[in-house]
Amino acid sequence: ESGLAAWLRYAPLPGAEHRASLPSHIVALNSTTSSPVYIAGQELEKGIEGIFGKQCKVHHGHYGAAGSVVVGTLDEYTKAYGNLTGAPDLTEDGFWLSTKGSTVQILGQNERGALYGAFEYLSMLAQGNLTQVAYASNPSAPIRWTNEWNNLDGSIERGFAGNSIFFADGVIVSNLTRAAEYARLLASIRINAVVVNNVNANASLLTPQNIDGLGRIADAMRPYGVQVGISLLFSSPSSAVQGQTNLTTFDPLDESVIAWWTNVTEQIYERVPDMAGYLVKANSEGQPGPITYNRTLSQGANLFAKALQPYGGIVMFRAFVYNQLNESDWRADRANAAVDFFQPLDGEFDANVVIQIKYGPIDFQVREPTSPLFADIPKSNTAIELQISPEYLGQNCHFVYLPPLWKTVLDFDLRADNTTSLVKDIISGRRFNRSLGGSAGVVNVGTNDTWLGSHLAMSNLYAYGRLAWNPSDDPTMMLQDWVRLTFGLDSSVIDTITQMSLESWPAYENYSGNLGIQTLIDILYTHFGPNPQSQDGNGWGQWTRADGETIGMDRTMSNGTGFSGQYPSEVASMFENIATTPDNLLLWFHHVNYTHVLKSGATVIQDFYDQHFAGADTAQTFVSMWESLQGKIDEERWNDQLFRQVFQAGHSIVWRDAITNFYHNLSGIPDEANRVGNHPNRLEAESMTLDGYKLYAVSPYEAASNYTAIVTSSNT
Ligand code: BDP
Repeated sequence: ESGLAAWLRYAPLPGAEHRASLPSHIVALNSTTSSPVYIAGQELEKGIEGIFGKQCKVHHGHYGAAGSVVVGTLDEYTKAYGNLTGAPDLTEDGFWLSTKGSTVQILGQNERGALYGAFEYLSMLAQGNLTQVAYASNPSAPIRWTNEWNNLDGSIERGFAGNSIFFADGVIVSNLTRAAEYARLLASIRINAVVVNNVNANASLLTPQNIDGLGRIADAMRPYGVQVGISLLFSSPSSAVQGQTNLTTFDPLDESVIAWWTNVTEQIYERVPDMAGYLVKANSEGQPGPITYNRTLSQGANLFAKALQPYGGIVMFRAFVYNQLNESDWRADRANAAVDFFQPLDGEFDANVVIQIKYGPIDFQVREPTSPLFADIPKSNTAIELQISPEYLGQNCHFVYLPPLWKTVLDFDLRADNTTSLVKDIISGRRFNRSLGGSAGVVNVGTNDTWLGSHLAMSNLYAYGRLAWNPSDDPTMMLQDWVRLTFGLDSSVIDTITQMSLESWPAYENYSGNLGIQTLIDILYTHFGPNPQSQDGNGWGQWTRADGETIGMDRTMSNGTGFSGQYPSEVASMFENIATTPDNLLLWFHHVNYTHVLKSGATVIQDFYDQHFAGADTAQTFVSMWESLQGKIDEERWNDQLFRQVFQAGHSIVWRDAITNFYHNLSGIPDEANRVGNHPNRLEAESMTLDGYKLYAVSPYEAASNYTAIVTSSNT
């Protein structure tokens, strides 16, 4: 298997004896082929045939309900069969699923909900679950989007699975089969919109030809209930977009600019009547924005909000706004930027603006405290931004199951007004009575058959959708559903992948930067591989402030950058004090001696050494765990993943040694267990007789044992 079918394989189930209890007919209460209910009928037909080998014919319109599975909206069902006893309470996109009695009822609040219910039922069947159930399921929040950082030339920023499924050579590709297949996957996890292009946007997305192309993408995804949204370049009006008027300004308060965006928005809605909305990255990392004209970020956001409002569109305005910083300023801290920019503007954003906030205050690091901004703008709609494409977490060459990380944020209690304020209840709108909110996941699927570059990584996409629907879902339960759907019901496969998954984030954290120091990665561009040196001495502000004696960013109010003061008071005082700061965030909030003793009893430096060794040790065990599954899953996917686990095992050692050597050199403090720099059984490649290879001094030097690698002689 190539992986293309992901978790929607409908693989045959052993024990077809269950067949008798299956319905004999499918009734889909819509005969329009592009409707989600029609698609639901087709999926049910395909699924029941694939899983049980049973052919069920799909009927449209009124048909006897007894012995059938009926899928449609609650309204259509009532029209066809009369009132449902105990009618469920459904909110937008919600569904009712009942397998009790002689009819399987799959009824959506709308067509999209009906399709979600069909996938839910098929997921039960595919896992061999034929129990009698009857329940309603409603989403926690209306915004359940993905962001795809696709460039118009077909490349993908921070994508690890090939080229774009949407774009090539500046235009939308003609064959959108993969886009439709992606929409199918997304519908099955209840994602309702996809922003198709990079947040670092290109104005030429707005040419008439590309607007038509967006229409084609929307047409391909609409049958699955997935809407299309786009990222905008703020300066588009003055960017000479072919087919649009060229202005000399992009000032958001200028009448001609307002008219420009109103006109472009109208053109888009003419072609894409259900366009989801705009995503905007402004005044960040070199992008233009309202501040360029001394306007506020809210004035910038509201420019788009007003253009979208007549059509019901939404502006996702990113809180990821920061300036380059000068490290010589002891109080400079990029972590402060989002609250500094947005808190003063709370209450100024239009009703259809949602502030899209990365989970932590910096940037998708292996461990970050929850962004305080969630608590600091109660008069604004908010959504959490998660990264499924693990840019800083091994880029799918390492395996990291992310939901446990995400849960540290979703379940975090920010104690706004000294009251329970879980992030998941803030983004759902419940905590501050907001009407909009939800989740945005940066996915970056590509044309590779694995979608993300690795089979195991798909559990992250699956779980992302589940959490966007229900942030209280349990990471282990979601994972095991995914394993059964993806690899089958063998209990050793389920147990092994569960163990690997649950150990994967702690392992990666341990060998890539523990104690809250953040991922000690090459920060300057690749965001891959160890480079602790690159963390300091640059304008990016992800600093460790390590020297020969001490390490960590002091972010306290009393002595540091003041970041801890951005939290509501109970949380602020927890992080303000070393005694109440958890060890895993110690170096995020405090600057301490390497000899500082942790709550665990170890010193900071010894814990650094110990955990980096422990993390790499765990990564070695993933290889044998995966090997134990040979023959229990198909050869193609087994081999592909084995290759990745072997790579990870080796690279985790590179990480371990790079970081422990670096801090050993810097601090001069020996490892109590005498492991750092001491590898008696290691054979260095450069000490072998080289034939066709030559020595190469690695930069950053920490990234190779003994600072030296070998490369083929022809390699310059
Ligand atoms: C950083 C990525 C960069 C993105 C940026 C963003 O390295 O490619 O453009 O985030 O989220 O982490 O805008």
